Amino acid sequence: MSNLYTLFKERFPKDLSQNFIETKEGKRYSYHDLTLTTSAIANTMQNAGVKKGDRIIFQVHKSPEAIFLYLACLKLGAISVPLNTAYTAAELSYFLDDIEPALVVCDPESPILTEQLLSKRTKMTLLTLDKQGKGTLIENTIAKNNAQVIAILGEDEIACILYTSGTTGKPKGAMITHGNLASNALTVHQSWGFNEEDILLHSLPIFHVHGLFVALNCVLLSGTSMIFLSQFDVNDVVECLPKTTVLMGVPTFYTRLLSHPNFIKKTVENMRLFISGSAPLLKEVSDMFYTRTGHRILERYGMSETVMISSNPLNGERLPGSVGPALPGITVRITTDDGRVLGENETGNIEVSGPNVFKGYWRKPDKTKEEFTNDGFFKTGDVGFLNEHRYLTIASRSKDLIISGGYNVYPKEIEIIINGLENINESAVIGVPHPDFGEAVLAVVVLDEANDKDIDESKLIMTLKQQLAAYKVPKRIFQIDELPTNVMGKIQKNVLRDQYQNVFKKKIMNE
Ligand code: MCA
Ligand code: AMP
Repeated sequence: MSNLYTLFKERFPKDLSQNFIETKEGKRYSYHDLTLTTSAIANTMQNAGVKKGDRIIFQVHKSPEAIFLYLACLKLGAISVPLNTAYTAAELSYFLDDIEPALVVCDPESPILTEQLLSKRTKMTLLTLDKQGKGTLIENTIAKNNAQVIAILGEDEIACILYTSGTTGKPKGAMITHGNLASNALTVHQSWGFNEEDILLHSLPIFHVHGLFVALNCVLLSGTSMIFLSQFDVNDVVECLPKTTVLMGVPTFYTRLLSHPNFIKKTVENMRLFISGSAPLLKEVSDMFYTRTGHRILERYGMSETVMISSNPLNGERLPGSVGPALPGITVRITTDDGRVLGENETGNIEVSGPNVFKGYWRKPDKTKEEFTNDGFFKTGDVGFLNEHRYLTIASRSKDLIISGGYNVYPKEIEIIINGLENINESAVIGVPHPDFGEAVLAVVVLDEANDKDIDESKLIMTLKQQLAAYKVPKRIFQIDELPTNVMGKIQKNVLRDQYQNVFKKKIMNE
């Protein structure tokens, strides 16, 4: 039983006419619909030449059909490569080259369909899927009732490749196996007490671990249903909460809910659990939420490379600011830079091992080796400590990473682009506190010596938007004569952060 789809299938409700998905508009998809459409899409894919082990890129808006596409990939043993819909042509070009997909499914408005990308890749097989779940992927479905054979796979076979970036600025594809996903799905499903009475409110994007695996896996393993919103809109969420029992979100969801006038105790009468992850949840937010609703948000910690690592308990103390103990079967340890394992309450590098840890980076064996210790632990790049009850607290990050509204932004990737622009000598990209996104991306630039003009900030932002997904583009760009450096010549980003966080705060307060 190593194909994740088989695990899901075993847990489908006996009565397949039961709801799997309900949209805000009231459209319903039963488990029977799931089975039929997934088979039909799998047929279409096979017809397009897709075989086990092939990579399928999808850059599509959130729709039930996009979920069926992912399930069809599992069924065939093809590898899903979901991509953020915000990616620009420049970003997509890298992924297409790196993955060499057998099939690309994209929105009819995706930059993948621009001349610039297509002219170099004339042999690429393309199908479309739009916001309404229509397109050639669906129109071409043949033999809707043709039962599909579920590919027989080993646990170690890749189910999905998720791109994460890194210090070099080039994204790396994390290879996540059927075994990783199955073990993690069973663990969180049990730890969070999911059952057939639950209805999940799904308002996360489906191109990341959080929305695609954590949320979906819990629903499928319970054979239950979800209200499926195309994106997080706080009004829609407040309207739907009374019909659901569990919400999973990034901290921005919770700060936005707390600012909504209709988000009151009555709204959450039916709710059993609120879960937060992907970014730090401020203790003040957790406490305000508790005071308003009587619910203590359950914080958990994960990564693309590891799926879920730790979680506060369902029953027992949920410690605000902590991400709880390691999940069953997973080991978390804290080490020094030279590999010594630290004791209770000592801060150091967070390392993890267990069946949840990924197989490695796609076509990057050296990078993979670097990220593991000699005894097989994965180096998360996060820094923290374990308390006397083995609850983990993430204190900081050793990797240069900004998390904005739950999206990861790697400064190096942006600095490379800014430094390549005309008249710019060098730059530093930093994260500063932001009331909505948790952290906001800022850039500080030094112009070429020969240049005596000031930067045109809005023009620079527009230029960056052509190359980078909008959430990565700095919210503000400041000009400086010289970047502060230490004796080794390394840019002191902490100095810049101290200097610019107040400037930024004043600027957004005045806007
Ligand atoms: C949108 N914008 C952002 C962000 N999102 N800017 C910075 N950070 C963001 N996160 C920009 C847009 O580019 C646009 O800019 C403007 O804000 C408004 O866009 P809009 O789409 O209206 O934004 P929104 O709908 O309000 O989205 C905010 C959001 C969304 C709901 C917080 O970002 C979101 O759904 N985040 C969840 C991400 C997530 O699922 N992460 C899980 C990763 P402009 O106006 O300039 O065009 S998985 C993970 O981390 C691990 C494994 C884990 O532990 O789960
Ligand atoms: P990614 O794998 O790219 O989605 O990002 C994973 C990173 O998100 C982790 O390495 C952490 O830095 C961060 N992260 C995830 N969950 C939490 C959390 N609950 N609190 C703080 N940071 C988190």
